[in-house]
Amino acid sequence: MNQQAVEIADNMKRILLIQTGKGKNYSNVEKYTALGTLIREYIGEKWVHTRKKYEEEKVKQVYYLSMEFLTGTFLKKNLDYLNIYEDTKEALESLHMSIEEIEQAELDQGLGNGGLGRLAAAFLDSLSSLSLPGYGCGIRYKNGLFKQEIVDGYQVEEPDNWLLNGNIWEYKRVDEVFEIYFGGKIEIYDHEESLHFSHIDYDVIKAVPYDVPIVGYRNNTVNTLRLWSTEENDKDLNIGEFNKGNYPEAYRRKGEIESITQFLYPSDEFESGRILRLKQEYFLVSASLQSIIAQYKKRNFPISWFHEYVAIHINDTHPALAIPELMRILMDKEGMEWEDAWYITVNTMAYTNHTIMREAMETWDYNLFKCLLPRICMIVEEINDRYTAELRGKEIENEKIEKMAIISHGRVRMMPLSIVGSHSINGVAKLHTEILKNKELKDFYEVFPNNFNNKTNGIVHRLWLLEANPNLSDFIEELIGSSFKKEPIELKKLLNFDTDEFVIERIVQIKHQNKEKLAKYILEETGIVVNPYSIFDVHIKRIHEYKRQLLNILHVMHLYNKLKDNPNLDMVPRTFIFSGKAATSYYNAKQIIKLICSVASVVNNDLTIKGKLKIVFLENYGIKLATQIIPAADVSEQISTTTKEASGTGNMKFMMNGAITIATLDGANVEIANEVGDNNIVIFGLKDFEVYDLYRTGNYHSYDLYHSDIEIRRVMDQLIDGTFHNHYENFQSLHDRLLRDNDDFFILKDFSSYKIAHEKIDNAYRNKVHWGRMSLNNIASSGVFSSDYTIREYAQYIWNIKSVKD
Ligand code: NBG
Repeated sequence: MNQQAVEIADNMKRILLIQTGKGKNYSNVEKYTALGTLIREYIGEKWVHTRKKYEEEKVKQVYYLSMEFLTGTFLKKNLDYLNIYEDTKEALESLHMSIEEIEQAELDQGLGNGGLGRLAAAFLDSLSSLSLPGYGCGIRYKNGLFKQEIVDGYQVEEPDNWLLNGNIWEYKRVDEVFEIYFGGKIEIYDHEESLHFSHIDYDVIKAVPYDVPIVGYRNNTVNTLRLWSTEENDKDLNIGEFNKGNYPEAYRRKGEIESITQFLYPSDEFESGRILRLKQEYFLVSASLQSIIAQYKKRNFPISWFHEYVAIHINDTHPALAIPELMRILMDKEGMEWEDAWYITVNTMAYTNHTIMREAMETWDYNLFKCLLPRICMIVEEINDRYTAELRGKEIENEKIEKMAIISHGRVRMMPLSIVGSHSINGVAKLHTEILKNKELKDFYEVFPNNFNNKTNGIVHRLWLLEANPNLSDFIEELIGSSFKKEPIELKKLLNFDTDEFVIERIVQIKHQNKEKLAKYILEETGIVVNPYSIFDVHIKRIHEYKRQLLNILHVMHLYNKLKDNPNLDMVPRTFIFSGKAATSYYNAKQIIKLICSVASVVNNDLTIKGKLKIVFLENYGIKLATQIIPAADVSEQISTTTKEASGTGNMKFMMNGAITIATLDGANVEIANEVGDNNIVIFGLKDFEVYDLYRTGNYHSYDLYHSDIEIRRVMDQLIDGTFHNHYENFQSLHDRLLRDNDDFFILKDFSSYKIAHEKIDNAYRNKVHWGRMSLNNIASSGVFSSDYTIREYAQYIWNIKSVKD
């Protein structure tokens, strides 16, 4: 062992003894906690160094405000990024401990629903890895996204108790607590010829920060993710009621305070009217802004330079109240005039839109908003008054102004607020940004044309390639050297091996090994035997009607019908793998899970089809599971209704691992297709303009397809005729969505072109070399989708921040 490994082993022994007082028989959790403690020392040094650098070089900093950060696990990543993984492994072995077992003791920090939260975590990773001065600001939910169990084919939700064993990666900062004000009244008074606002009778909630270090990849940068939590104290106990023995009343306030950071709303979409969600959002925003201002003031720059040294990013509209909150602080605390404060605010704020789904647009009831946030409401009203006056000045007609207003029809709308209060508004893929500019936000684009821009999403290649698929990554290194680890665009060099059959053969082999591993996992988890020589066709993401898991499973039912009609059908065996959570209150999404499971139990147990078709639903989808599934995928299902998926990022992860994408030309699929070329992707379905045409003309009647296409009719009938269910649990609601409600996600409309796309996949897979070459092309073209490149663009064009030489 080298010196470092010896030190690690000694420290590990010492810390274990201090923390447990046992001397032997340590549990994995104890070992994990000790190892984390040990790593904190390495992190601490770099963290101090980073702060000092930022101070000395007087750099501009960005604060990324997000209600979600899906960071996953830290142990392996931190060891790897600090470049001490191998030494640690060796040190632990010398103590007869297995690093893999210790890794299993870490619980996911799952503070996000899906793509939006994962993107925020990816951005933090890239900021640190590029030595860019960036902070995350979020909420430390005591319960992250629920744990999903599948019971009799139904999704059952369990609380996610990720803090059960404590959290070794967080640092509580008791000296940086801020007060958040809810409710009360605003008194206005005249003083020295100007109006002053005084907030009285409010309710104070304390915000306590927990800092999580974000380690950069093999550099000296450690940035900070600051997660806010409420904290109640003895004063929040109603002692009068307590003494009377009325415990529920005595503890009521404590419960109310706790609830603000108790749980993450389990939906990608806005939950209309939820006052607790509004409280959460303001809690995040007010705590973050107060802390940002406090940090800024320590730097001794005049407040009028604020936007020159601070950029604030609003991740979707959830933290949009950062705009009026900054106005409030600049005016009420710093004594600025409206115009100056507004100039600084707009030049500080930037906003990313992540969806065009109407249900996701946040609006609040005006009266509720005003009651909870009286001063913020006044400011929003004034922003709205000035802005609508400006629109009138441009001679925009009233009807349009009404549509664009921040307050209208008794609602306060977060989207117009975000647009008006920011200097940059970006979409997350080229198509999505075009749709924003020319369709969904057209009116705004016409008024603020220079503010709109595109920043295509990205993924952390360090996680999805280097960590998740070590065999592939090692092989790539053998071929093209290690520079792709820092500059993933260099993966392009793999194209030099396009005709090298040895290389292609090896890529196919590595995929096969990954499939065998996954097959083993599937067997352990579900008891289902799958054939690693079959095509692993994977559809994993949140369950949603627009993501069209229903199209996939209907097509599987169709394949099953074909096999029943002709058991000797010549088809490459297929394993369809699904995973994903449905929002707790989303009935149809839950029915889709049930349908997948019901079809699986019929098909998997039907011996007559000779194992040509298998269906697996893996429960509790999350980052950990995704890193196991994606390296083993042959086919990546990215089949959303065109125009609906803003970007998608799963699509990029599969591509980087050599899966072939079957896709609609939606979101970032369009850019993936451009990078990889038509021959290395299978495209099907309606184009964006066709979708818009059909919506506009109303020229689509799903019943016509039902009547004219026997294959469609057959699977539709099977939803309700007992083929895949008993009579208590038919799939009438899904049937209704497709026929009675006219199939607004065009599932039946795209069915036949999807079927043909799958036939192409079947054909292509038969030729191993051909398939392997497609796979190699996908890996080689995936480098541009690293979030490092995305973040460089944000840094240069939106935030105007620069890397620090470390
Ligand atoms: C999601 C989109 C995805 C996109 C991610 C990250 C929300 C509200 N939106 O298509 O659905 O990839 O955001 O931008 O979660």
